[in-house]
Amino acid sequence: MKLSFRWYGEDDPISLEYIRQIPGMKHIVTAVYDVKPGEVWPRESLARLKEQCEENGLKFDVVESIPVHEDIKLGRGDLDRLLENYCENIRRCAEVGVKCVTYNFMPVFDWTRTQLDRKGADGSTSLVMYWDQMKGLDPLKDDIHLPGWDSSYTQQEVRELLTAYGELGEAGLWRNLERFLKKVIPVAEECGVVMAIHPDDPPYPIFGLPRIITCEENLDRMLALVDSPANSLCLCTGSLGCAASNDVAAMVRKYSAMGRIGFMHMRNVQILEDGSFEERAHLSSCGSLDMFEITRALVETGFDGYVRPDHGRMIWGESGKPGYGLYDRALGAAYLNGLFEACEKFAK
Ligand SMILES: [Mn+2]
Repeated sequence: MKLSFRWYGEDDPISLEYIRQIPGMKHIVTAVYDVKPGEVWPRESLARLKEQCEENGLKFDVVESIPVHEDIKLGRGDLDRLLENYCENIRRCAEVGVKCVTYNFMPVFDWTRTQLDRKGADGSTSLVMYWDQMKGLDPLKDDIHLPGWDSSYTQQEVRELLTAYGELGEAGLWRNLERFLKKVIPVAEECGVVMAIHPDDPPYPIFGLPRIITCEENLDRMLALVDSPANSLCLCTGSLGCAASNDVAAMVRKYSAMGRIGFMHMRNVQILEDGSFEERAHLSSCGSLDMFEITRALVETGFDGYVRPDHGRMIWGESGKPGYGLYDRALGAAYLNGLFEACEKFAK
């Protein structure tokens, strides 16, 4: 496996100088963050990212994400131009050595949480989604102020999008995903890039928005839309793991054996009695997921793709982007190193 770390570019308070000091850390996951979805990324920006990583002995070979414009997901507007721009971005990433591009096909929001700094028993804070904080909220009537909802859209724009997605439904979203993949995957194949779709987070409908990248049946369907190793998964254990019906270790084993996992996001979550969930430390005993079984599944199926410790808690007085502090993600990386070393040596 190739151990990687997400870096938000020059504005990230966690520097590449720090990241390179995490044992075993070789690969950087980043993106061009100052270009609007649907537009083409400047070659200079990509070249600069590559250069900055190399100056620190790191390799920039994973992009997270090239965002998919809402009009592509909704199947409206200037689709030819938007799809061509997306393909051009894949080509430009490949030019600087990128091997894997992550994206998601979630309507409107990349994730839903009700609180980003919920204090746990040990004094650390993490992201949570509590149903009792969601209940009664109707985004078509109320002004919703959930974390991450306020920044990019006005309430009126959110309502318009929710209505459009409500009319589209799951069947329409599947059609638009198919159109996207049929256009994009051949380009990825041509330039040696693996496209890795991130599951919906959480993997069930919220506020009636359709969700399709949610469970084994739907992942099978997604991979069959274009049967190519370039059409693969970013298997996020914490996202799929929010639904108790997903057997994450079994899914990892199956899709890794098929050679259809390009990228692993590894983190733990605790599902609560009412279906709410809390992000937890990476250790198996801290949450609902068996991280050992997940790692063993990867090792035994010969997985050689990218892995990154996903969201961490905030610990030791650190502040910053929720989920993306240094300390707990570095602890996660160290834990993953241990799991992989043990599984690999045991397999020999
Ligand atoms: Mn993830």
